[in-house]
Amino acid sequence: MRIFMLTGAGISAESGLGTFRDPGGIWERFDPMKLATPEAFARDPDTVHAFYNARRANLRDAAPNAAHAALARLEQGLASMGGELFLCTQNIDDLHEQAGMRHVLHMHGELFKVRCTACGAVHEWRGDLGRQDACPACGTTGRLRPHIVWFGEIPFGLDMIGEKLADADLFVAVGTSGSVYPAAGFVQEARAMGLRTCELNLEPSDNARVFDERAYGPASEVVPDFVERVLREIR
Ligand code: BV8
Repeated sequence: MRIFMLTGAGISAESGLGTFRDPGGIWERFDPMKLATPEAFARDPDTVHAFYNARRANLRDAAPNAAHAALARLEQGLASMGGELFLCTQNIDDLHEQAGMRHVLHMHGELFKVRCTACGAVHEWRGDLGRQDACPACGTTGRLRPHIVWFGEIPFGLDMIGEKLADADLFVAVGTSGSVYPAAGFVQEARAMGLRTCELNLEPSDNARVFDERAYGPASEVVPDFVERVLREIR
């Protein structure tokens, strides 16, 4: 069995990272729709750096939850039986990796990475970033930005995403509101290619009626249940 799994902020909510559209967290002070754009960064880099510095600090204190751990078990279980789990995440946290996931496509980039707009080099970066920082590769100061896909920028890995969708038997969306494209359109592409589709979420998403199967509740409960059911079915 080959599963294409799309995760969103909801899978990391119980790890304390907060989501975009539920109340609470740093979204009260910062509006990602206004801040997560190249124009905002050009206009006011210090405020955008502060937005991501706050999120890096949150992430340094966060730990994966039972949902992340269950998906790592599913990846290994499928691989041991000749199948595959392709995990595409909209999240910029590293909780899938911390939970032992071997392959993760971060289509919207990664919070613990920065990119130099002078030389293009990408570096691991877990602390605060500011205009005074210099690129470790070319030495240029003030040209480092978060290695993150902002609104209006093209997501990473779209070619691989198209190939893996065409290759899969089942499409599963976990913890996403289905409100940002092109990720929100993947379920329609999956249906058009004849895949079964399943939504695992706290509550029905914008796309809910499109899914063949749906299970609602906290990811730390519905995801392990789903994984145990799939692993039982294929054994
Ligand atoms: C693109 C990184 C062209 C940043 C993110 C005008 C100008 C330009 C573009 C557009 C435009 N109008 C529309 C667009 C397209 C735009 C878009 O979709 N806008 C929206 C607002 C309509 N998209 C883009 O700009 C994209 N690029 O279009 O380029 C292109 C594309 C293809 C080919 C050629 C050219 C780039 C979008 C990427 C933006 N970057 N993240 C950062 O993190 O700071 S987006 C960000 O929000 C996330 O990554 C995610 O993708 C998105 C939605 O978030 P979710 O993960 O779904 O989280 P949300 O809070 O919304 O929902 C959480 C869900 O979890 C809820 O359903 C909740 O019920 C559930 N939940 C909560 N708790 C739990 C839970 N579930 C389970 N358990 C729990 N405990």
